[in-house]
Amino acid sequence: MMTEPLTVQQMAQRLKAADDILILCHKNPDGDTIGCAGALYHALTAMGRSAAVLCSDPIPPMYAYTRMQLFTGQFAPRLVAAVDVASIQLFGENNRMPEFSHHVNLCIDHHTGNTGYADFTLLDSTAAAAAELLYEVLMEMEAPITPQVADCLYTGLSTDTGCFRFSNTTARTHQVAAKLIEAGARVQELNTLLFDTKSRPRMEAERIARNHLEYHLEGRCALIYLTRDEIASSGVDQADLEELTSLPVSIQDVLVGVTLRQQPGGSYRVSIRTAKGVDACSIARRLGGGGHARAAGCELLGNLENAKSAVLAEVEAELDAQEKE
Ligand SMILES: [Mn+2]
Repeated sequence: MMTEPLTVQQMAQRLKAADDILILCHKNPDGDTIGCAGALYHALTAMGRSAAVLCSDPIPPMYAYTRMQLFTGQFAPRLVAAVDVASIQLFGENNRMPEFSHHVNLCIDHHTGNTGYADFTLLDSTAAAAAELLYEVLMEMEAPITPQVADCLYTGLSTDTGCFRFSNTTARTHQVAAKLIEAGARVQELNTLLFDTKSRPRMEAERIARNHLEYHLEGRCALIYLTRDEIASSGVDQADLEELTSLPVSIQDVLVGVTLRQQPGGSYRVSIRTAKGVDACSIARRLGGGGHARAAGCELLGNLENAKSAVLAEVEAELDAQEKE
């Protein structure tokens, strides 16, 4: 596909010239796509434009403070702009999304793998979050950075960086955050909500998983698991369990953390997280999966004991291979 790359200035000009703007998020929306949509919505409406946000999935209730208007057909969109969406597949299929996602005019994104589906794209893969990039666009538009806009942008910036802890965090990330704090972002309230608050079902699932904690391979590997019955009885959302996979590798001296979650069909979804120097992807690949260097996964059929021993055998092989290097 062909897209025309834009500079920050050119993107700002195109947004400024537009009206009746439909803003698209990616499916399973995260803080970055929601925060960007909210910030752009509030900035555009403050500048007298009509705008609304469309997402294939519901916006999780914890993001209600972004207070953006969802699209319900209140205007005929004359410009469609996507935020933090790397490919057409990521738009999803619900809420009339396919009516608009097949022709996207503008895209603001920070994913290296952006497929170039939009007519015009502002892409900067050095940005920690799409929100970091959108801040520059809004400045160029001379849009008012109200406390509401600042809250939205801070949401994108902080969630994509794990609260400014991941390796994508740069000096520029902190500089933008500083501007947002000056503009009135409620840092303490948002950090508590976004990073220090868990639902009771999520905490219940964590309690069960922690009770199952096991150490293997002379303590170099830690493993937790949840059966489908345990997941069901805790009442937790599958999506809410994602973050639990970082628990075993957070233990001192553990090099590989493994989390097994039984799926409704009975198979085990395996999440592998590794310390620096151990390749999670190479472990997962030998089990038919894949992923990144520090985080990877695969799916295994069979009962819990079989799934465990299959993973542990490959973890051991990888640790041994790495020791010989
Ligand atoms: Mn993002």
